[in-house]
Amino acid sequence: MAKDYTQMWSSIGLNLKGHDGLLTVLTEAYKGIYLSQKNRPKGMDYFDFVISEVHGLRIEEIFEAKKSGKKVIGTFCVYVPEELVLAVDGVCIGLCAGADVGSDEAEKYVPRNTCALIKAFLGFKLAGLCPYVELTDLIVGETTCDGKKKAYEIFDEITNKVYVMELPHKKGVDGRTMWRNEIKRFADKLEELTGNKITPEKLLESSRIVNAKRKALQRLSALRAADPSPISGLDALLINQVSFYDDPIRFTAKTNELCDELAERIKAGSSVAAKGSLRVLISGSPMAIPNWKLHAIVEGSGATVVGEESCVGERNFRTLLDENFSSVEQGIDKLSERSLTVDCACFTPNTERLDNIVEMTKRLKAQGVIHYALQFCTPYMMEAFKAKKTVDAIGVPFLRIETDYSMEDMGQLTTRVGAFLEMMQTRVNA
Ligand code: BJ8
Repeated sequence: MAKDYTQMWSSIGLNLKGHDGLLTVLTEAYKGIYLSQKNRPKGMDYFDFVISEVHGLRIEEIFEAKKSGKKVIGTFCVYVPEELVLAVDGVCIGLCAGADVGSDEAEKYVPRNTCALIKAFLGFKLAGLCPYVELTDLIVGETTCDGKKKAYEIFDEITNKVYVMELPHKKGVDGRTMWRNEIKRFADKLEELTGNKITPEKLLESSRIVNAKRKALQRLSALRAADPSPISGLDALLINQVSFYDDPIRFTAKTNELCDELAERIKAGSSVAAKGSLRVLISGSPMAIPNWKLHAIVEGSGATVVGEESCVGERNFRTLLDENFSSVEQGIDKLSERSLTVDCACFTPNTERLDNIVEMTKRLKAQGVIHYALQFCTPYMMEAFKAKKTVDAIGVPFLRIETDYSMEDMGQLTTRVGAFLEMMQTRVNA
């Protein structure tokens, strides 16, 4: 029987009734979408367990870490360097939310036409449903899109613990200098918060931990190039989502174990999908946990998602940090250089992203690209225009989707995806 965490949730100040309801819905959705898949890799047992304990064991671990004096840092963006948090012995947790929760409450603070990701992180907090937010000592925002930038002001009024990093929107000399200084300022802030000094040794150690996590995710991504892919897109998406809040060392070990198994599955030709099933790349806005909507539609229609050109995907782990530094100042230079290889649509120009879409389409042998933007996510909605032109130029079918976290458009999306897959099949057969 599952452990009873009521006492812990109550002590954090969660809304117990609403929280029970949330866990019931999440468990049912997980059963229907994930556990109904056939022939999944054995290594997914660990990730199923993590999800079953998403507000249980992991929260208990963080609770214990706090008791031992560690600080918990919540983040929303892959530009915020996890290495620095680990270098001060902090716990780093991604706070982005992927469920339609507390929107009514959130809409008392932000306009209706705000993207679902922002409404969800506000909504989870306002409805008292997110134990992670409650356990944070510092919440780090960043000046990426306008929606987030302004929502952090509101989030700070509600939580009183938001710290904002100023991210430039161009990657020229001035932007690079500014971002490097921001990373230094963040390092100082973390030292002040924790009382721990960042040393070259600590920074190197944490860099190795985060790079090892990136390498494990790169390995997973490379294995998905096989036909058939040894793992469903749904499972790979889940692993990427879990990477933002699991213990990084344990996560890396479990992902590598899974990758060993996937390599064996490739040799045996074993997969959730049939050989020759259509291969789709999804590109665009991040899909925070538990946003499994589009993958569920694509894979429920018989195709396989073979990659995510997204922050919950390759944008997060594509580039490793250069560990060749011997001082903290040099390490900060390297952190700044690495993070500016991330190709977020908040930057202009953002041609690297177009190159990366082409590279991923070819490497993963995707036969179609679905561009996914959350409604009202202006940066990605706008960039869809160039993404389409780029993908058209390499002769690969392209579908543009804008949606939110609600289930209202499931029927319409299923029809559109179905028609797109038929068109892809006709091209493949031609
Ligand atoms: S690096 S993608 S994690 S900013 S979906 S809130 S962009 S309106 S999440 Fe992001 Fe960092 Fe960029 Fe990645 Fe705004 Fe769009 Fe909402 Fe978004």
